[in-house]
Amino acid sequence: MCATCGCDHSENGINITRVSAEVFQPMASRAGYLLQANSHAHSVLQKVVQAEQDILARNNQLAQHNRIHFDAAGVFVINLVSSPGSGKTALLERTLRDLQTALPFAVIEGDLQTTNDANRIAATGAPVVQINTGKGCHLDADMVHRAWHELNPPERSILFIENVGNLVCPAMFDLGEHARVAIISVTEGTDKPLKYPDMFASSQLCIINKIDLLTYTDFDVQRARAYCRQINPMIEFIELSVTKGFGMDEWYAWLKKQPRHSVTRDKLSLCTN
Ligand SMILES: Nc1nc2c(ncn2[C@@H]2O[C@H](COP(=O)(O)OP(=O)(O)O)[C@@H](O)[C@H]2O)c(=O)[nH]1
Ligand SMILES: [Mg+2]
Repeated sequence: MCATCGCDHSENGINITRVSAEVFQPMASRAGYLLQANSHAHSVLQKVVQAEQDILARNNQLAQHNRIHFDAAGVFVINLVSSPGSGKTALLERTLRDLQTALPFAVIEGDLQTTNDANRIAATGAPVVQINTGKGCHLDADMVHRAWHELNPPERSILFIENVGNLVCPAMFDLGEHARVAIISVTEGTDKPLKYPDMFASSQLCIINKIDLLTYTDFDVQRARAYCRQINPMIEFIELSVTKGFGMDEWYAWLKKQPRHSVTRDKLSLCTN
């Protein structure tokens, strides 16, 4: 899938191998072949790990640069992550409609294709920029930097970044955000935090959405919370239903308490494009 983080590369160290007794026959030629294959796999793996480290190091530098922009403008930035369909865009639509007279907002939308989500956000009247990643399965700091300059969000606003729907790769890429909010919905299965621990380890808040559907599923809210806390003891939770409106007040209170003041920075480190 992803052209940047390498998750589509067959050489990325993941091999699924059925081992049969035949492999262990003491044949000199077979042993030599295995040794060669293993050392080749090892050197490929080393190169992939190095490339991955380089990409992430470069991304972290850019994320730091983004943070300087955000802080200088007093903009509080939230990176919204989830599987596709958990309700990220729906949550934003309702939040913007309910709160935008009280708080200034801006949105960066991330998707592989289409401007569908940006259209939904634009209909609320909030400023929005869509990033289409093509085949890329996550946003990175460079994309957000470009979108930031395109959007130019109002000072002291809240900037939402809706990441590409994926609980894997977005976990690795710091965008410079102040808070990462992971959404799971009750139709996805209780064990999501255990299956995708990096995402929950790096998030400050976990929203459990579609609570209105709880009676139709076997989702166990207390167990999902316990799995999350096993990975990240500090994570906070809000249970809500975007469509029915349950729990939205708690989400709004969380948003309102986030700091939005300009932090003086060395202006020389800011760029204009
Ligand atoms: N029943 C129910 N459906 C919801 C809720 N929140 C979102 N949805 C639906 O879930 C689907 C996916 O929502 P969307 O916001 O596009 O998900 P995204 O891919 O995470 O942005 C849509 O059909 C929404 O109407 C909720 O609280 N309850
Ligand atoms: Mg969406």
